[in-house]
Order: sequence, then structure tokens, then C-alpha cells
Amino acid sequence: MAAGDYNAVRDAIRKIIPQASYDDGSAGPVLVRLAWHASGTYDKASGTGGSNGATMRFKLEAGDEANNGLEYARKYLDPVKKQFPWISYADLWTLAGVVAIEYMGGPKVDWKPGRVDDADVQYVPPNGRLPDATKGEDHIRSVFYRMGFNDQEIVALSGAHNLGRCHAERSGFEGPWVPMPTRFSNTYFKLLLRSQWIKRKNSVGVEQYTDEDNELMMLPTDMALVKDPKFRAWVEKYSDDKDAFYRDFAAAFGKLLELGVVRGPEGKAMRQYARAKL
Ligand code: CCH
Repeated sequence: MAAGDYNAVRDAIRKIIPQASYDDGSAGPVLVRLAWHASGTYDKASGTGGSNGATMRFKLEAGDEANNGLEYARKYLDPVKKQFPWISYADLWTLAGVVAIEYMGGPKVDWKPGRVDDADVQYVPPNGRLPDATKGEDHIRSVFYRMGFNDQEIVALSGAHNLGRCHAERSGFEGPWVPMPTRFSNTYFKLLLRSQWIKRKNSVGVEQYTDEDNELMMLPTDMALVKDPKFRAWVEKYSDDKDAFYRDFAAAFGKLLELGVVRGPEGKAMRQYARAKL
């Protein structure tokens, strides 16, 4: 297989998405979360963090409790890395998110290669840069503004909670947000607005919001999107207009994967400069 044949890599990723004995039969959602957490450590002010360098290869970042469970995603991708040793982990993890979104019926997200695995452990961004689900709108804003996102992009990105589920042993939360968690759609926004959400303690004693039948759930941070009037306006928009959601999600997710990615020789110098500030 020729080095640089990203279509062959995409095919190989598609083949590992169906996983009969895992979750809802799909590795798709956890692959999307890996791409997001690899990228979401970015800090615009210092230029540190982000997907380039694949710093989650190191225990220090993999062990951030926000990343619990992502070892499954990395493990599913290992055979793909073995098959295509020329692709960097940083490219593979971000590409897998894009392929999984499309596979699950979501929009096509622009993706460009060129990330490198040149960082060593001293360049791991500090733990705690990813959002904490027990918090509210101020916290969400401070985390996503730090990356350079605005309110509209925050809500669009949060629509990824149409996918997958929470696992008590990973985050303390439990259950899926929507009835079909392996199909990309705007159901999450519709449910946020239309269902009665009841604050309840789950099986491990953590407070979350559930529907009457205790089948679907929302995190405190999800509820903040309908409580805050500026966020809520975008939840309403995306609940009514699926095309707008797909378009805005694709743009924001594409932007997320590019945070801090400077390619070529200048890129290397820029990364060294930024990382020296950690
Ligand atoms: Fe998320 N997310 N997320 N999330 N997330 C969780 C699961 C997924 C927060 C918390 C959690 C985004 C934003 C936020 C996915 C994609 C995105 C879980 C459960 C928590 C907790 C983890 C577990 O127990 O396995 C918080 C807080 C925020 C923002 O404030 C954004 C942005 C994205 C992507 C664009 C996906 C997908 C999952 C499902 C993973 C799975 O394993 O099924």
C-alpha cells in the first residue's frame, strides 16, 4: 500500500467500526470522542495542546480522568496503524473521528494530513483542560473560548452527544442521550427542548438528568445549553434545522481538528516555542 494513500486508511477505519461485542455494536462514538479529546486540549493564548504531536500516547495525558475509556478507541485503531505504519497517530486519531462521523450518517468533515508524532512527554499539556460535565455555562465558555470557539460553535459541537453513551466506570455518568446512539442526527437538540428532564442520582450515586423512564440522560453541562439564553437560541435553531446543524457541525469539528496544527518546518519551530512555555 503506497504511503500517503489516505483513502486506503479510511477504508481500514470503516472496517473496524462495527464491533459486535462493544457498546451498541459500534466503535464509532468512542472514535469521535478520541478525535475531540486529542484536539480539545488546545490553548489559543499559549499555542499549546491540540492534536499535533499525539501527546495522548503518553500515560500522563491518557491518564487524565477525562480520557477514561479512550483506550478502547486507541486499541481499535492499533491494527490500522500496523497496516499503515507511515501515518502518524495524530493524523490517524483525527481522521478516525471524521470517518466515524460520516459512517454514522453525519456530514463530511474536511480533514488534512500533516500532523506529526514528534512531541515527547514533557510537551503533554496539563491535565484538566477538557470540560467537566458537572459544571455549568461559565465553565463551558471558559474551556471553549480558550480554544477559540464562540457560542454558536460550542452548541454545534455539543451536538456530538447524539452519539454514544456515558459509562459509570469511566465518567460516573451513565446511559445514552438519544434512542439511536450510533446514528448521527439532531435528535439530541430536540430532546433537550422537548423532554421533561428529572434530576436523579444514578446507580453510582452521581446526579444526572434522566427522562421519565430513566432510559435517556443529559449531563449538567448539556442542561446548561438550554438554561443559558444565548446557547438556547442555537439549540432551538439546530433542533428545527437539521441542515444548518450538519453544516455548522462539520465546520466546527473541522476547525477543532486543526487547532494548533502548523505544518512543515515552521510548524516544528512554532511547536517548540509554544511548548517551552508549558
Ligand atoms: Fe462529550 N462526553 N462532552 N463531547 N462525548 C461524553 C461522551 C461523549 C462532555 C462530557 C462527556 C463534547 C463535549 C462535551 C462525545 C463527543 C463530544 C461523556 C461520557 C462525558 C462525561 C464519557 C463516558 O462515560 O464514557 C462535556 C462536559 C462536554 C462539553 O462541555 C464534544 C464537543 C464532542 C465532540 C465534538 C462523544 C461522541 C461521546 C460518547 C463516547 C462513547 O464512548 O460513547
